Amino acid sequence: RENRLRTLFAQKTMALSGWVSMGNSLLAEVVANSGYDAVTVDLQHGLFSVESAVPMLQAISTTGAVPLVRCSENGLGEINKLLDAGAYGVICPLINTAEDAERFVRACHYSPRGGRSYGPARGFMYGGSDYFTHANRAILTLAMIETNQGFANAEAILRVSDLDGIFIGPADLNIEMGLAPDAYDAPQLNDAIRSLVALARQLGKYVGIFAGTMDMAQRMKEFGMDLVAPGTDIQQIKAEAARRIAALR
Ligand code: 3PY
Ligand code: MG
Repeated sequence: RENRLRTLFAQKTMALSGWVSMGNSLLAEVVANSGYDAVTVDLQHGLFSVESAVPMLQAISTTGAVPLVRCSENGLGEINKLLDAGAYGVICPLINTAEDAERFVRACHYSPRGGRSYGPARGFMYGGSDYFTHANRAILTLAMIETNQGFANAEAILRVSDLDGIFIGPADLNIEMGLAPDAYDAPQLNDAIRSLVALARQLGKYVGIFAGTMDMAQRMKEFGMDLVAPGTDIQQIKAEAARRIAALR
């Protein structure tokens, strides 16, 4: 099947991703049924691994939301398992150089573009029986820019062929710039984000971001992001609980 996110990006419609950081398939199903265009299963900061991600991806694919993963690191083994499990896009943390990005792209593509090994156990079920012929095209690759080094090398990273785009990690980028991780309104961060959006646009690549607050998510829409994740499952549960409790006290 096609990757619906590519269609939304082509229409210049900002796509929204849910963000699941608890390793539970019912939770993933609830988030996927909430109306998001995609749901990202976070294996970097989610306290679970591939075995838990599989039923989460199954749950997400009962809906139209595109199943994405954030891998825990830039490694062929885990990325291949997640793609075999039916992930239709990978967000890879801590990409610092064009070499890092090239390694990531190779892990997500079959030969000759890459070194992905063949065995799409669940890929067939989600992607269809012609999975092999379209997987390289359908699967979305987004390299996270979230360090000073990654920011400095952003143009070279974006120029890596077949890398679809970047995904900005504002908390880590803030820390690298000497700011508090949640300083989402800091001018220095927002200048950096704006320049990354401009660079991605200029090079015809996609750009997404994680937004820690609703204020930030609104601003990211104004910045022209292709993809925004407006908070994690945990952040949303806490915020809504606080809102209800405050209203009833
Ligand atoms: C960051 O803000 O650093 C992220 O990785 C978002 O999840
Ligand atoms: Mg990060």
